[in-house]
Amino acid sequence: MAGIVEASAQHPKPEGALFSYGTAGFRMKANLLDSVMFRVGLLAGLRSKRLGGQTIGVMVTASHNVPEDNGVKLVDPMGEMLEASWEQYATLLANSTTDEELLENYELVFKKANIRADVPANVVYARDTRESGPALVQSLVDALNAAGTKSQDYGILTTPQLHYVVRCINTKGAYGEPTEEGYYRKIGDAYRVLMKGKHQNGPITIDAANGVGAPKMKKLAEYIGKDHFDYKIINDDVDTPSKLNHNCGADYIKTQQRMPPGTPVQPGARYASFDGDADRLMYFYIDFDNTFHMLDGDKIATLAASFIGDLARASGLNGLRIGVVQTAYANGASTAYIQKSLQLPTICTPTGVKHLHHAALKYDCGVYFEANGHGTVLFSPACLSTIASHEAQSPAQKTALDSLQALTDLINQTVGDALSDLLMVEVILAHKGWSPKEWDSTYTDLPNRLVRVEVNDRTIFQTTDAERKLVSPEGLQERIDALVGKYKLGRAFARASGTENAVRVYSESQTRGETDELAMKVRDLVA
Ligand code: 16G
Ligand code: ZN
Repeated sequence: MAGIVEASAQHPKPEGALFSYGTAGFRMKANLLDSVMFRVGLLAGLRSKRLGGQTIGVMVTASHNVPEDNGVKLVDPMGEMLEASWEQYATLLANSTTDEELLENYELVFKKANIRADVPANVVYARDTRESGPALVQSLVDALNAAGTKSQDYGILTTPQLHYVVRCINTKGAYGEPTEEGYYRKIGDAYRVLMKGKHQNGPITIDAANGVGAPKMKKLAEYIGKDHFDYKIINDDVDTPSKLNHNCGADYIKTQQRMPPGTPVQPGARYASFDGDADRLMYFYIDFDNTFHMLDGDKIATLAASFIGDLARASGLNGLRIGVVQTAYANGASTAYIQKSLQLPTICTPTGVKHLHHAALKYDCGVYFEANGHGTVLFSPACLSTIASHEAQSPAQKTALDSLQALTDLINQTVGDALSDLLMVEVILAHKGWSPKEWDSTYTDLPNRLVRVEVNDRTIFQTTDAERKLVSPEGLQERIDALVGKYKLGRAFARASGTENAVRVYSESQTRGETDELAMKVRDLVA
């Protein structure tokens, strides 16, 4: 234990800084993160001990944030986000003011979480391509060494690749081989099975946000082979740190709703954007009249749910409970399409992957996506064994069943994964023979507007009903409701951001003009 105090002295906490482990872990300017990284190293060891020595993952990334930021989050044994009840321990350790107080709090977590010191601890870690990454990883390693935690460095990976590796290790290979190559093999082989006799409709152009998704997508594509996967990559400059997420990437597409500048325009062709750690995916295309169309997380979710339903029916697997999990940001038209056209149930959860992931576990096959492009599909263990043991009654059923089986391997079931999701979309479009326009025409998004409102104290904005209704400040929700009632197909909500000191207002209605007006009026109520 003395070693911990000594090692911590090399990683002092910046005076006055207040840290909190939120929906995205710890995330901020990289130059403030040194002490946080050290303490996360301690926490990862504790978490592993608590879980009988299972391997815990640590991912160093700030996703779609600006290049100067960085962040860190823990990955639980099955590849999920850190269990919510442990976020308080992360915050406790991060905010300890002195090395001695840190040691006291470290011992407090031992007691509170019922941890046995003699259990060995195992941790694996990786980082994205940010310039600040190597030094921050070193702080992490200092803590792992000081606490006697066994660890393994996976170098540079996408966030979902690290989640995959963690699950592989803890399932002793049942989920796949715990290496980067194992990841390409599992996903690439499944893709080839699904594309047998099918063809992409021209190449897909991928905007990799100048991040880790670029080199990793190239490796995956190389594994699959040119004959099976036709693609072009743009914004793949990982050697110029300032370009990361700058005027490109999935978040740019979602918030700006236009092509990244400099993108070669080819009307009718498919485009996709990753974010900085390749766990978000957006599709888009340019119409022949030169208009930009975005195919977001909602469109990906509906595409996946409809395809899985088709395959299940064609395999003779009746009674598979498929459901779609969304957040309040899902376009109302997508929810109506899922319920009315696809005849599938939906659940709305608060923002943040952990909430969606958890809800998706309620179905045999739970499709979850945030509108921002983060999502995946979860197949329950019972569903997987039903698929594995089902006997096809005809060659057509056999083909569909093989496809369904391969789909469960193609999809990264630990967390949303831009690479795996992209291949899934390519497969579905090839099977359906759809152009992006045909995909887009399944339903028409209601006009929507997202506004960020600066407030003094966002904590007073408390919500219920999956963030769709405010319970505080008192009376505010009633005033929002009164406004919304004046707009045809109107919907609006205000919620405190989980990642910055602001309130977000979302509105949608029948027309662009009314939607903007509604957003501005709600903003005025909030501000
Ligand atoms: C985090 C979440 C993301 C969510 C976003 C909302 C994870 C891994 N990430 O980035 O899912 O959409 O926060 O941000 O859960 P906001 O609370 O600032 O609107
Ligand atoms: Zn991300």
